[in-house]
Amino acid sequence: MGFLHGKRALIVGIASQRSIAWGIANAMHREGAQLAFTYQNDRLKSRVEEAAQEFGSNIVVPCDVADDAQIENVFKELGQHWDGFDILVHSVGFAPREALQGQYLDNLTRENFNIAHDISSYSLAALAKAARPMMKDRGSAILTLSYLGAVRALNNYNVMGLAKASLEANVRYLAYNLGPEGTRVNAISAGPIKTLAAAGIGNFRKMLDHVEENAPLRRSVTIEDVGNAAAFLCSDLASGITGEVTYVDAGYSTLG
Ligand code: 0WD
Repeated sequence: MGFLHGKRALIVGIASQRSIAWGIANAMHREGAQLAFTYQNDRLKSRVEEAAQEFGSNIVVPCDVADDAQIENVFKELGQHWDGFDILVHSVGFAPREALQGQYLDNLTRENFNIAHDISSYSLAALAKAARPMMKDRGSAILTLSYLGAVRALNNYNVMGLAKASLEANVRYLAYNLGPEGTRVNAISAGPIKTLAAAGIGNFRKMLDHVEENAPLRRSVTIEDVGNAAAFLCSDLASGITGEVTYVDAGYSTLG
C-alpha cells in the first residue's frame, strides 16, 4: 500500500507532461492518492483532461488563478465530488516574458511587478483561503514550488526572484496561520528543469549546463525527483515539517 493511500489531492498547475506538477501527480498517484486537477484556460483543457484520465481521475475544473470567481468555483465544484481533501499542490508561476530577459531594471514596470506577484505568490494564499474549510482538521498539507532566485540575485530571473521571495514568506505565514488546525504548508525549491515556464527565462540552457557541471550530484534534477519529494512532504511521513523550503536541486544551492 502506498504512503498516500486514502489521501485526496488537488493539483493546480499542469500545463504539459513536462510540468513539475505532472511529476508530482505521478508520484502521488503511485503512492495511492486520489487526484483532482485544474486547468488554466481552454488551450490547456484537453491536456489536463488527458492527465486526469492517465491518473484515474474524472475531476477536472477550470481555474485561472488571476480570477477570484474561478478560485471560489473550484471548491464549489470539488465539493460535489469530495466532502473534504488532504493535499493542495500549487505549481503555478508567471511573469511577462520580457521581464525575464536582461537586467532587472531594464523591463521592470509596475504592471510586470504586479502580475508576477499576483500569479506567483498571492494565488497561493488565495487558494489556501478558499480551500481552508475543506482541508481543516484532517492533517492536510499544502505545497508550492519556489526557486533559488528567491534568495540570490540570478541572471535573468529578475522580478520573478522577488515574487518567489514573497512566495516563501507566504509559506511561513500560512504555516503559522493554519498550523493550529493541523494543516502544514511547505515549499520545494527545485533546480532548473526544462518546462514551458522555464523556456521563458533568458539563457535557461546555460543555467542548466552550469548546474550539470557544478552541482554536487553533477546532474540537474527531474520532475520525478521533485515529485517524490513532494509526495513525501505532503504525506504523514512528514507530519513534523511545516513552514519549510526544501531544496531539491542536486545540491546546487549548497555551493559557495
Ligand atoms: O526550472 C523550473 N522549471 C523551475 C520551476 C525551477 C523552480 C521552480 N519552478 C516553479 C515555477 O516557477 C512554477 O511556480 O515550478 C512551478 C511550475 O512550473 P513548471 O512546471 O516549470 O512550468 P509549466 O509546466 O509551464 O507550468 C506552470 C504553469 C503554467 O504553464 P504556462 O506554460 O502555460 O505558463 O502555471 C500555470 C500554467 O498552467 N499558470 C497558471 N495557472 C492558473 N492561472 C496561471 C494562471 N493565471 N499562470 C500560469
